[in-house]
Amino acid sequence: MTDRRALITGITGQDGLYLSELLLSKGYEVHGLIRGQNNPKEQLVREVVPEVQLHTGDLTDLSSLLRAMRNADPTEVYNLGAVSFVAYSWDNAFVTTDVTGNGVLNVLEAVRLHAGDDPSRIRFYQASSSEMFGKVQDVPQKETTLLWPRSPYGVSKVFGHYMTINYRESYGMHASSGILFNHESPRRGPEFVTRKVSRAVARISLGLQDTISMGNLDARRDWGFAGDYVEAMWRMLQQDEADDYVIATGQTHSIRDLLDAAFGHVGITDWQDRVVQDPRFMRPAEVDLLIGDASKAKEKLGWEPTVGFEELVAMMVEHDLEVERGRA
Ligand code: NDP
Ligand code: GDR
Repeated sequence: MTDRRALITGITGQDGLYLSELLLSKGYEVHGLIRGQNNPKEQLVREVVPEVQLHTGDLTDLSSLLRAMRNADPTEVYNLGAVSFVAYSWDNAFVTTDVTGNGVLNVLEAVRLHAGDDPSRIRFYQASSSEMFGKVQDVPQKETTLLWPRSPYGVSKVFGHYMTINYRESYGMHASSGILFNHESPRRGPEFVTRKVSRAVARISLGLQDTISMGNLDARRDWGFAGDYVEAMWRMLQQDEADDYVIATGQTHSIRDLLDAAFGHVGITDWQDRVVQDPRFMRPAEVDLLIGDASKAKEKLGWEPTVGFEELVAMMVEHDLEVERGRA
């Protein structure tokens, strides 16, 4: 048995897969929490990272978390599980609060109870989010920027963020929080805007669909590559002291820029009549501008992003072209 054992919640998600690959490459024994009966994504995890040991559990069920903790006996816990789609969180505010907010408290409690006399012996990572900045009070946003969430998802993440800090301060736990800005990849869920666009652009360029329906094209995001961001999570837990870090590229682009880059990649420069504005995709309250200042992570963790915006969009469109050609 190796002495480096990680338990990851949200193992079936985008970040769960990248983090599993990273930790396995570093010689960790990796355990993942998987929820539900006959979870449709279990097969994907078994194919991509067959070495990962899966444990049944749910963030809303403390006893299942305690059981997973006992069976995996981790040295590091990464809490990536969440209801993570912001738009969905208005229609399902209670569930979002329970999973994305209270779920953090449950994991912290399970870690504390399992760790026993020395709560710092299990290192904990919380997946906090730039959505906590919401109606931004600083440009760019950094660790000290006042939080002003704009969605039930953002509010739930703020709860989890402060609870993580509170467990660090109350019990001396090695609990760190990564305030990660949007990060994307070919594994991104199709409901998020980058993947929605990369997939539609691939299909349009292959003649499989005519248009794409979109919401607010003026919002701006700081988009990075998920593979880079899981490296930052790991580095946070290797520090002597637990702390909170902004992880971002420091570049911001609008949804229009995203459409420009994606359509441009397949040689379509005049895309206006391919995009249909659909009020269904507008949000009750929008986060207009995100741009992060990751200088603390650069200085303390030696972390920097390696993939730029154009390269990221090209990677995603290329992936979807391959997938859609396979389907055609
Ligand atoms: P995904 O939406 O891809 O994955 C979410 C994961 O949470 C899935 O594995 C899902 O499992 C799991 N989950 C949902 N509900 C529960 C539950 N009740 N109990 C246990 N697990 C559950 O998210 P990402 O990989 O993109 O993000 C990882 C984390 O980072 C999330 O917490 C997200 O909020 C946060 N974050 C993400 C950013 C990004 O840009 N990607 C930026 C900042 C923060 P299932 O397959 O069963 O649904
Ligand atoms: P976000 O990501 O809400 O930032 O949360 P998403 O990709 O869903 O939206 C980004 C921006 O694009 C605008 N938008 C659209 N979004 C979607 N999904 N679909 C559309 O058709 C569309 N049209 C315009 C949105 O209004 C928004 O401004 C992601 C999630 O991964 C969170 O879990 C994470 O915490 C944050 O990133 C950081």
